Amino acid sequence: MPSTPFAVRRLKASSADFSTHLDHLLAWEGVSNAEVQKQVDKIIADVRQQGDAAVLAFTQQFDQHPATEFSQLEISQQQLKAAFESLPTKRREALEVAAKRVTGYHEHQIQPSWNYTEEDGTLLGQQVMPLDRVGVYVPGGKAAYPSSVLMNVLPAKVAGVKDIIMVAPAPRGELNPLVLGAAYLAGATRVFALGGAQAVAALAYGTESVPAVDKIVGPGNIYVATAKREVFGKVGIDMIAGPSEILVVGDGKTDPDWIAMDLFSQAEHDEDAQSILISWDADWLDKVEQSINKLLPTMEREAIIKTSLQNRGALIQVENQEQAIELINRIAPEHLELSVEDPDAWLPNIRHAGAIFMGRYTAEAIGDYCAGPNHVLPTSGTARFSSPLGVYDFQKRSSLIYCSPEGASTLGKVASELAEGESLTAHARSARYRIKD
Ligand code: HSO
Ligand code: ZN
Repeated sequence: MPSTPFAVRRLKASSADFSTHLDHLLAWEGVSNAEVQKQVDKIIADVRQQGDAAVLAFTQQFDQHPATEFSQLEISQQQLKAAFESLPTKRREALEVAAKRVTGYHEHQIQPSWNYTEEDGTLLGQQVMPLDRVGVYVPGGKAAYPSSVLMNVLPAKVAGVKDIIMVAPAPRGELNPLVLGAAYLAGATRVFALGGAQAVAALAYGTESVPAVDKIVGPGNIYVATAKREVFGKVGIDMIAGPSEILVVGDGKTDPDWIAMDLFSQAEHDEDAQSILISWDADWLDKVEQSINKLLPTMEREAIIKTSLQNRGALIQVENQEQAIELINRIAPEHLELSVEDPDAWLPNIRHAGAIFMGRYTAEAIGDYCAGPNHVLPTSGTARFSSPLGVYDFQKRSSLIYCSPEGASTLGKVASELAEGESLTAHARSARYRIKD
């Protein structure tokens, strides 16, 4: 019996209720759950108090890990190497090409230290240094992505971080060899088979075996995200990642099958992922919808894709390009695909997007794996204020101030005047001592 065609939500930007509809569609419940919060607080407190013993107990309990001693949770460099060497040649080579490209791209992001000298010899500048030690969280289960290992570890490496501690949960003691191989290739310093809030707590506070890090990066489930929020301040964190998103804008001239598959590519990540298509060509939107129906049954992850499209997907018909641009900036998507003739011309008007994929041939999937730019991107509209993960996330800056004797005099007068205005006498005198008369 032929099933009824699957209809993706169709919206018209000109309709009266469009704005409300869109707000609804974009709303994403962030991480805030009192019950999870309570459990996470307890886990963190236990790890802080009991160190390795608590982490091991939680790992046995939550991951059914067979380890009986903490040392069994560390994966040695020999094991990582063996995992890398055991990969099928083509896979290994693809991983190598990806790693090389990601490294090359990120090398362009290195920010040098800088300074300038004023006429009286006063020097001002900024010294850029890598963080000492970072933790990379790699999720297990549905989202165990070797590509994410490269995307998190390599920018840290390029930044010059000496110690990169990777954690990845190993349900029943099993770890994905491609994840381990990627860790080896990217150069993770130490790898532990740990996950959940206990892994985040161990990285943030340190235990007898897990060294405390300065920053924790990488996506994870609600427990991991809640724990990252909780330890923020003790350590730095990258971001709280939401489900994957893609916004495709099409001028109606790209093969509808390509577009349908691009929408699927993010929908297949997660039931909560979001795939949206915008066009001013209504007939072409119909064609993409037909392609979706034709291709959906051929997909291994048909059920996830369908649910995701049903929950949060949409085909949006706009009047013109201007309206499309307005929508892009309102949505501030993680991934924006400009499937149009002249994507360059659009760029100056695009203010908010994590990554912009330009032109018909640029499938978002290429960016996920091997184009070079990072695939860790701001989600849920956070592209309004944040950027892709990069070398800059693993570097920090110190201001440099050198006063020449002349500079100390000139600036000392200004400082002491202002200090007196604040009634801070020690400040004023400290500055004044150095004034030459
Ligand atoms: N699209 C994901 C990254 C990824 N895709 C990993 C495939 N593997 C980030 O939104
Ligand atoms: Zn992806």
